[in-house]
Amino acid sequence: MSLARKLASPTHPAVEHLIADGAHVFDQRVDPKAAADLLAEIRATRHFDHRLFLSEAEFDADPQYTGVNPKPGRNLLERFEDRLGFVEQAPHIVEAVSAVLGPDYTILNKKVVCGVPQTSVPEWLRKRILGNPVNNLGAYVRPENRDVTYFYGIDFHQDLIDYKDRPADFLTLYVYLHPVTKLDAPLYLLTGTHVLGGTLFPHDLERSGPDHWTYRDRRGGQVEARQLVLTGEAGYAAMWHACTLHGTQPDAADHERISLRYLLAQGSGRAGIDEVNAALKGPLSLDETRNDLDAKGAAVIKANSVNKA
Ligand SMILES: O=C(O)CCC(=O)C(=O)O
Repeated sequence: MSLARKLASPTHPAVEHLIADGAHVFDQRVDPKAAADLLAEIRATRHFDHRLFLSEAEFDADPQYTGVNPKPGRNLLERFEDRLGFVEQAPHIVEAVSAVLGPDYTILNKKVVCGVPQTSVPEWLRKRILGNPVNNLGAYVRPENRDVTYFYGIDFHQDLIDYKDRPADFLTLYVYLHPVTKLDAPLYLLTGTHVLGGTLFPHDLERSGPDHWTYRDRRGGQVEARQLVLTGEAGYAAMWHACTLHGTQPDAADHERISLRYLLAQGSGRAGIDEVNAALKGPLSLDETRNDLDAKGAAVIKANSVNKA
């Protein structure tokens, strides 16, 4: 089939939504029973409370800000590899992801993400991290617990932030393993923000209405973005472009929010993502993605937009 014919063939709704909004929320959930079963097994691996953390003295003796996320050999999902078919082989997920990234798409990264509730974060730590834009708590959790990523909120960011010099040829797929309400640190997503391409974190955002933000790229471009709060039942799934701004507020519930986060990368051929990226008005990759950290990885900028949402 010629390229022209191929592009003229009906576009999968996931591709259309990614072009228009930078995100696609699946109408159909993944199997909620399989999600609940996996959740029970994840919860059984540890106490998701203050026992996750180092003491202040232990932390101060040797602060480690980098290398504290899951990695090969220290990733809880490696233990549950045979339980992930309800996501990875769900026909509607495979079909949509294949339309966007090509049938030979790859899994770049997958992990469990935990939104830690306020009641579980030790007082000394809450004081230290107050107002930080990125509260990934990996630095403060005991080394044996670093097979999961723990957040106490993260300001609006692009997932390109972790991939300096890599083009935005990947998507994030998020799956909720239990019902997530407004109180369970749901993802806040700013639709249409992918259009400006890669921009430096922290981003230039100004609230323009109850559910709207003005987003500027500091290169003269700007968009009005609608805020979408991703709440849903167990098995809820959504995916977004690597340049789509999203973030979370600290978990206000008294229990943790546990989700699966996948990064899925384009396969070898042309696919829907090329159409999405052709419509962007900004760069597809960045040589610097953030300027909020010092050389050791500690936060030097105290600012946060998503907490004002
Ligand atoms: O789960 C969270 O609290 C934040 C996750 C997020 O934004 C991310 O993983 O990029």
